[in-house]
Order: sequence, then structure tokens, then C-alpha cells
Amino acid sequence: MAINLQKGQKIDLTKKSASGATSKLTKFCVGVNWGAIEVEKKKFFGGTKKVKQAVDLDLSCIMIYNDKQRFDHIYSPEYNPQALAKMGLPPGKLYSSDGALQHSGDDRTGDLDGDDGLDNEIISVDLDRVHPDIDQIYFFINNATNEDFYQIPFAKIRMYEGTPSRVDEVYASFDVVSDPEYRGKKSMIMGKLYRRNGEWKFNAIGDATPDQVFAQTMGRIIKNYA
Ligand SMILES: [Ca+2]
Ligand SMILES: [Ca+2]
Repeated sequence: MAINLQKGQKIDLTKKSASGATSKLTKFCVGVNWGAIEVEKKKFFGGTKKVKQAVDLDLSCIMIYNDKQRFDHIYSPEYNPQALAKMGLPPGKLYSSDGALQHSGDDRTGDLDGDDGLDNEIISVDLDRVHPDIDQIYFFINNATNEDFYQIPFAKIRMYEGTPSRVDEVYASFDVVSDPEYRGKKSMIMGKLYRRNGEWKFNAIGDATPDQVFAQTMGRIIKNYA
């Protein structure tokens, strides 16, 4: 049974089988599934028609070492490297340096024909390969287009076992558009994986933030959350 996460909820990554045996979730995907916006447009000869408007969410992640001085990152390689350098940030990449996390690549539209049940951007995680000195991994999303989260018809974040194109079993999911708090917001710190006494846990943070670009969200995580 998948867990429906509430904002602020913390879970450990223990799976229970039908027989009651428990095991640890170590290899899974963190995915975001979202839909394009439908807007009413006036037709030339009167009346209106529904038009789909693409929504470009970007799923990124920052991995923080236990000295809180060093970090590794996953964000789009298409972000302008000169602009990043001005903010003191390295160029984007789709994998973590330890090889534990891998991003599926940029989706720029969201689902145009309704919910296809698959996530549009996914980060595959193998906790056993995470660098031993990294103990916090934050996942966050930014909207590269103009809409706020409240306008998007559906946007869900979930942890599941499988691959970017195949969902075997959903472990936990978190709906990010239903909260009125998200009105006018374009970025969100969605959650973190963290290691406590050698055990990985997940915290569904779900904080929408007033940031306009992803670098501000990253700075906010380092300063206020880590
Ligand atoms: Ca995107
Ligand atoms: Ca989808």
C-alpha cells in the first residue's frame, strides 16, 4: 500500500511484504508527474476553445556532505553556465558524482493529453552508492514557465520501485497542487532523504517558496534547511 504523504510527514524506508517480513527500500525512483494547463482562448469567429499550455517544471536535487560545506548537485545541463558561474554555481549535470543518483532528463511540456500515469522527470536513487559523507539529499522543483503551482491541473511527487518508464510498486506519493498556500508560487522544496544513525529516512517538506529561479531555491536550502 502506497503511503499518501502529508506535508511535514517523516517516514522510514521500511517495506512490509504481505507475509509481514520487512526490508529496506534502497533502489527507487523519485518522480514528478504533471499536466499542461488548459486555458480558454477566444476563437476568431466568436466562442471559445480550450488550448493546452505547456508547463516546464524542473526537478533538481542537492546532496549535502556532513560538514555542510561541500555539496553535489543534479540540475539541468541546459542552464546557462556563465549565469551559474556568476552565482558561484557549477555547470548542470544529470548524475551525482558518486553515481548514486541519475536524472531522466528535461521535460518541457507536462502531459498534454491528460495524466499518462508516468512521471515526467525522474531521479533514480541507489542509496547504497551514496557517498558515505553525504547525509542529506534535497529534492526541489522550479517552474521554468510562468504559471504557479495552483494553476497546474495535477502535479504529484512519488517514490516508487521500477525504472523511469516502468512503475513496479509505489512506495509513497505526495500531491503538490491541492494546497491554497501554493498560489502564486513557482518553486517548491519537496522533500529530503536524510541519514540518521546509518538509516535513511524521508521527510515530505512541501514548502512552496517565493524564488524565481532554481539557484535561489538552492541557496535557501543550504542556508535555512541543511
Ligand atoms: Ca523541465
Ligand atoms: Ca506524466
